[in-house]
Amino acid sequence: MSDTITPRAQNYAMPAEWAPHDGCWMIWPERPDNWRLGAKPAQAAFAAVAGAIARFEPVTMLVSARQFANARAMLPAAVRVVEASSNDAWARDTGATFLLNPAGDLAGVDWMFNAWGGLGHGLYFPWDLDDQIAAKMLEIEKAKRFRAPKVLEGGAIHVDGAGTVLVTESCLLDQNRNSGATRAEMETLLRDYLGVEKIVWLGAGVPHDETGGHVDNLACFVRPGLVLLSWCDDPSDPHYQISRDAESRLRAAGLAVEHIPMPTPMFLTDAEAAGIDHSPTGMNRAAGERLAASYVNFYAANSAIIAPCFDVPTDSEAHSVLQRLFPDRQVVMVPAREILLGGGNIHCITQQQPRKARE
Ligand code: KQY
Repeated sequence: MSDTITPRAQNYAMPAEWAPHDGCWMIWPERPDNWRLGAKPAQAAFAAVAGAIARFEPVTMLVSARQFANARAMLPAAVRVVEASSNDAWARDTGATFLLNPAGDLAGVDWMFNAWGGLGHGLYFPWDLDDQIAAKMLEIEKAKRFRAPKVLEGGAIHVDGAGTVLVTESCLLDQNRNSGATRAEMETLLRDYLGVEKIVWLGAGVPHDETGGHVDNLACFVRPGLVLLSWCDDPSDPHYQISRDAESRLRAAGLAVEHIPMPTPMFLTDAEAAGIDHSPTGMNRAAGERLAASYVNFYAANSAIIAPCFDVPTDSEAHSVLQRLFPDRQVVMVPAREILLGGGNIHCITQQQPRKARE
């Protein structure tokens, strides 16, 4: 039986990302054991993403006290800069998952966060400041907060706004996130906190995804009934089997599937690896590691798709696929290798706030 304090019990649900937004949240990157060269190249990339989104909707950047003046100087004037402490810069995962009820009231889920796997295989320690980000966003917005009883990240879910959610087994059944959690318990969590009815389980995420396989790097809804899947035609690549397995599960769930090519394989260079600080409590990245790149990791802003590009041959086909599937939106590609080097992409560093009813 569902708890009366859950979003579902109070008629809240997560809208699709393509529904109208009041704005977008981001977090400024600064930790030098994840972002090379003291995070300067990543800051430039985040500023470019924020600037691209700000052409279509308001953007708020959460920034540490130490970086406030620098972020303010690097960001376009249209971007609102608000001080908030964090451990890293993944607004999709540490930010609130916003909800609306039928009256258009705004609320949000504050998931428990343990850096994608806690002390087992999490990416850094501590993560206490990241775990407070969602509550701070909801406080700023004066929105009702539902603290979830389990670990989950926004990158681990994609909803169609019509009752269906996509997830991967590799993340949702990860025992380092939720020890002892069963499939049935995770389904109850999704129903209660996202207001969905149907859960479509994919298997693994894209190869080398350090979150354990977030769905937001593998597949997303284009509209209810249609999913866009990162696709690989090279049988020698591990993504070949992963993308086929995902497609058969999606079709078995009654969904239509469109493909977008996986980006040309990319690897961490010697020079890039040399620019990352070593740390006993953070990511230790080695030259030659494959980067978990995907064009599916885009942000659907009001009237636009803000998508990553990498200066590789697949970029132009990816642009065409996105423009064909979202004919009413302007597809804007932003160079995103520096974001990819930190382990994610544009969808991972953004969080939409759906448009609420005006008071
Ligand atoms: O996939 C995402 N939503 C976030 C990626 C986080 C990577 C941490 N280094």
